[in-house]
Amino acid sequence: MVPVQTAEPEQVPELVERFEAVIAAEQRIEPRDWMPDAYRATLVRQIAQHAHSEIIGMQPEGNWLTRAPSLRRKAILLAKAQDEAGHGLYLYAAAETLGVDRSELTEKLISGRQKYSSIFNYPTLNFADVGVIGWLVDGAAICNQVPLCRCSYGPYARAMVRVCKEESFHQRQGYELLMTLMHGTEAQRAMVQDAVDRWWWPSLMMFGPPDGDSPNTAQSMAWRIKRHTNDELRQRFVDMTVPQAEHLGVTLPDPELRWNEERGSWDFGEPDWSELMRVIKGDGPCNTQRIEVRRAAHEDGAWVREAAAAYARKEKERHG
Ligand code: FAQ
Repeated sequence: MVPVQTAEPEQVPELVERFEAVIAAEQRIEPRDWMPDAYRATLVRQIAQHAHSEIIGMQPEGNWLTRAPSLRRKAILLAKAQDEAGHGLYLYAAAETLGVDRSELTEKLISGRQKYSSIFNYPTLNFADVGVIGWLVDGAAICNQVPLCRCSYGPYARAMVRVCKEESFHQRQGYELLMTLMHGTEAQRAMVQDAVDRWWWPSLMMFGPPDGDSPNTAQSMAWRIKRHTNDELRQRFVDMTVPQAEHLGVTLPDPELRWNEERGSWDFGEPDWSELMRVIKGDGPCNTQRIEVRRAAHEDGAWVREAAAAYARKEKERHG
């Protein structure tokens, strides 16, 4: 954890000026720099939510680890879940540079005081869901996260570079899995279509509420934490995904989807925003189960944390 850089009241105008100059020059704010409290709080909120999402995000796919249909699929899925654990850890480390503690963030998650992505509150009902999560959920995550590599806060931006490289592998393994199923039997193709039907709208919701209902976007864009609005990224995702769906041979479950020549983009229907709000508030299909599993894992792991702390203490005594 890094000590927070505080300022005397008379220093503040100068510090604000410097902070704003760094942002305007597209340079990075680093942990040692002074920053406004609200900038720090926004970053802690977003990075913690992002870290929690990676950790909770292991659960839907983890459900299929013991039932993967081949050794190859199991090895790929294990590697993917381990990457997600790694992403969570880089992100908690980035949050700690802002003066918060990972254990405090975990407490807030399991007591419902901090959020994680709505998408991980949906169940994985068949193995095609694993492919669709890679294709659509990691695809959406890439659209959202590539611009975060240019975020104004250095540790977050740098963590995103590696995360995005790994997400690209995740997306490709999902697409390859689906392509294999689509070249299989009629029943396998039906499994893929069923999974696409269930995951399409929740994937669009990952980008957050529409811009008009997004209280944080304007300030986060001004601080160059977010580089695009929720709707801009959602549109980018739809434009990227429609041709992939055609190539795969699946139908996206949106009767309003059509190419708009004038805009050079796909028009698409309105997601059910009341569903997003319900899921965010805790009333999605798997919210209770996801938090229970996370809480149990945290409690079961207490002895590991205690042992590591005891070892660190002894090492310190031994070597001064
Ligand atoms: N779910 O004003 P905005 C992944 C909340 S990682 C839940 O628009 P903001 C990898 C929002 O926090 C997926 N809550 O907020 C993977 C805010 O609440 P608050 C996670 C949501 O921050 C793949 C309120 O609604 N990615 O998938 C959601 O400007 C496969 C108002 O919203 C990130 O976290 C939602 N969908 O924009 C792992 C990326 N949407 O805090 C395993 C970083 C909004 O004011 C398997 N985060 N809310 O009480 C971001 O880019 C932004 O935080 C947004 C939301 C775009 C998510």
